[in-house]
Amino acid sequence: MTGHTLQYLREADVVFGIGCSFTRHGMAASIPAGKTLIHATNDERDLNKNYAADYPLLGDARLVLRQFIEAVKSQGGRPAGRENVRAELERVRAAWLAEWAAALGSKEVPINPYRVIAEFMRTVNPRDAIVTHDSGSPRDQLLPFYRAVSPRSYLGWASRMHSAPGSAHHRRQARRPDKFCVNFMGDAAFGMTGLDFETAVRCGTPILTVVLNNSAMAIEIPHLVVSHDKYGARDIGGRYADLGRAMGGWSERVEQPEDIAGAFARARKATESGQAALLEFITSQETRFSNRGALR
Ligand SMILES: Cc1ncc(C[n+]2csc(CCOP(=O)(O)OP(=O)(O)O)c2C)c(N)n1
Repeated sequence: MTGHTLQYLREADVVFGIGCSFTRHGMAASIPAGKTLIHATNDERDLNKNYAADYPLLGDARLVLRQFIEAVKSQGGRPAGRENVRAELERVRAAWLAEWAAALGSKEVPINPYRVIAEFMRTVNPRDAIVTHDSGSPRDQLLPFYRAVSPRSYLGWASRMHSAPGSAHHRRQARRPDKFCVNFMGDAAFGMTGLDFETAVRCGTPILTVVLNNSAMAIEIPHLVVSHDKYGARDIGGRYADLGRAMGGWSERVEQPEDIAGAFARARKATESGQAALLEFITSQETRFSNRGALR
């Protein structure tokens, strides 16, 4: 999670969840004890499921929020001190981003995956994009840093490897043909469902698949220890851009950090001309994550 999420979850008196499930899960941030919890959801099964809500609200998020706004207005409008909250949030966010500046701007070869994410955000306006990801390190690297600014433009937190190309495909085809639909995945994730890329080619669905190829299952480094020592269980390999081309799509393999932005621009052009595109970035086995598991 982001630095400001961690700080505010720790310090807040009140936590207001809107349209969320408040599921207690090993991969999700836990809500620390002692908070006043307001839980608004349209699914009654989630109310009081894992956390006892002080104020459970069953309703559509838009309607609930409208009523909240009316209630605040009827009590005299904006609460005092709101500007201070915004400034404080910006300050905490900037301090957190400063801790990650070296990774996000890294000139390392093999490319640091955080640099790929930073360049993507620099080149693509999030209003034009729908972004999704597979499980594995790309999920945990993208999740804290990608800033979605419009509804349904980020399909996050898949915990199964196999979802990303299919999700991007469906988004592009069925829902938002005007959007740049992009899925991020690792090389092992590609090993599971990479051939879905051929579905996109065959159906004429111009998505972009981004493969962060670190020749390993890096997220398994702490887990697959014995099997890796004995049998090299975490190692994998392949030339995924070549595979993308063999399946009939547009593709490029990128090895230098200074080529990332140009590659994203060319891939986007390819999708705009109707081609499914695949970008393979040769990346390092980065194992640092932002506040992962900080509130288990
Ligand atoms: C269907 C399925 N099988 C296994 C897992 C467990 N798992 C999560 S991530 C991962 C490896 C991911 O490796 P890769 O895609 O190369 O990404 P990396 O962490 O190396 O960047 C595995 C085996 C899972 N989440 N889903």
